[in-house]
Formats: sequence, structure tokens, C-alpha cells
Amino acid sequence: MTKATTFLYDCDTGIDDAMTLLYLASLVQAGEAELVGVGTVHGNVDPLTGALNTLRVLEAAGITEGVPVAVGATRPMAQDVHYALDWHGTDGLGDTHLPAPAGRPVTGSAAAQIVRLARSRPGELTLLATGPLTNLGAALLLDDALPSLIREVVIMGGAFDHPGNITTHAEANIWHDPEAADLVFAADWPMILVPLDATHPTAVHDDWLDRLAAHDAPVARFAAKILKFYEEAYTPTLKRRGAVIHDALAAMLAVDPELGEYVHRCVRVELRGELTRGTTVWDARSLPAEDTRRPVQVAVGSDVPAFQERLLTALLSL
Ligand SMILES: [Ca+2]
Repeated sequence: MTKATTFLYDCDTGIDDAMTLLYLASLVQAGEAELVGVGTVHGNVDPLTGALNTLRVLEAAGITEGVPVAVGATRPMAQDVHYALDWHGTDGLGDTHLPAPAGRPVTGSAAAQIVRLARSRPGELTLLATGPLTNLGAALLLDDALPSLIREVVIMGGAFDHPGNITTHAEANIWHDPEAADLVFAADWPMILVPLDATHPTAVHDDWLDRLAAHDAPVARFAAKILKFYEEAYTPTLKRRGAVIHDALAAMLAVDPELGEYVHRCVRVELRGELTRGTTVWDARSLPAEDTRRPVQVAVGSDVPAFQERLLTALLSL
């Protein structure tokens, strides 16, 4: 059993972020994790919508206090903003148009919240990021000491030996703010990066989705309802009924890294490529690293049955 992980979560809620919030809520309720705060960022939806969705999901999971939700960056550092409404619905939760949450976002930006919480819990926080990295980049600019204050950064993003999911080569979270992502990969902090190479093979299909849909508890019904939209968006890509719940794999590897297979590589983001802007690049040559960056622990695979079963068990436990 791993010891309790203290999460600060940065996301763009979003259907797979919502599933990740439910997974984190199950860990909190089992005493296996603490969730000290959430920040939201532009990405799947605008960050205020993402923050209200985060509150809706936490409240659905029974977490009604103690987790401040801060609204973060409304746009990337050096390009226009784009949302992913085709994948997540106009409301970010599969066009379910849920009522307003009871809680409100806190005042202050998500980047300032990262710095404040890192300063108040030095060396303790796992900073989990499953949206564009603008808030993390901004937090690094706010406080030079941030990397030394964070226990570990775990990011869903990038694609290496796998096609992109927003352009031919780029994965969406990185492509939405390449400059911020490159700042984050350049920082001297321990990092696990969970790219499409690891997440795409975890797609859930009929059996998993039917088991979730058959469970008669309000949270499972909520999860099945929002997944319906996502599953319909994914089916043409997967060529069968299914969904890739990318963000939850990053959360699970943060708790139990033993579930993943990794390589250690310095990572950079292509910022100027005509066809490849926003692509993650590593040097995979078997030579001593020329790059001065701290190598990143990049997940290239995982124990897929264990991931799927643990995620389903978590959702059914709420
Ligand atoms: Ca996300």
C-alpha cells in the first residue's frame, strides 16, 4: 500500500477531468489521499465553466467543503484560445446542463493558489495537471523557488511514438499552450509525464461501460451520463464503442507509479514548427544526454486491466 498522496489538482473539467475528480474523491474518502485544492485553466472549456464543473463533481461525490477551487488562466501565453466542445459538450460535461453548484470558486488565481499552497506545505504536494499548463507556467514565473517546494509533478500530456490528437503530432494539453508546457519541462522538479503513448491503450469498451451504467448509485449514474457524450465522440476514432479516460491514468500513476512502465528522457516542446508546433520531443538516442534539462519519467505503458478495474471500483464506491 502506498502512503497517502497530497494532491493539488490543476485541470480543465472536462469529462475525463471529471472522472479523475471522482477517482480522487474515492481516494480521499478511503483515507488514501488528501486533496488540498483545485485550479482550473482554459482548455476543454473556459476556466470559470471548468471551476463550476469541478464544484459540481466534487459536490456529487460528497465533498462540499475544504477543497478551494480557483479559476485560472483564461488564455494561453502566446496564442489564441481554443476549446474542445466537440469532445466534452458545450458545458464541458457532455451537454448534461446540470444545475449550478452550491459552492463558489475562491478569489485569487489558480497560479497564485499553487504558490500559496506549495509555500504552506513545502515538499508535500503532488501537483497533478491534466489540462494545458498555463497555470503551472505562470506559477513558475511568480515564484522561482516553486520547483523546490513541490514533491512531484504529474502531467497528462504529450505524444512521442504515438500520433497527436489535435494535430498530426501534437497532443491537446501541450498544443493548447506550448510555451507554458516548455517552461514546465525546463523546471528542476521531479516529474512523471503521462502521454498518449500510455493513455490511449487504456480505452474502456462495452464491458466496462455497461458495468458502470448498470450500477444503481447516484455517482455511477452521473459518471455514466457524462461519459455517454464522450463515448460517442470517441467511437469514430476507436472504431468501436469506447472512451479514453486519459486524465485518470495520470492520477493513478501518481498514487501507484508501479502500475506504469517508464523511460527517462529530457523533454522539450516544439515552439516554431510549421507542422509540429506543440509537439513534445525527446532525445531517444542511446548516447549520454546532451540536454541539460532534468530528465522526466515518461510513462510509455501501464497495467491496463489494473487501471480499468481500479477506476471502475473507485467510481462504484462513491
Ligand atoms: Ca483534461
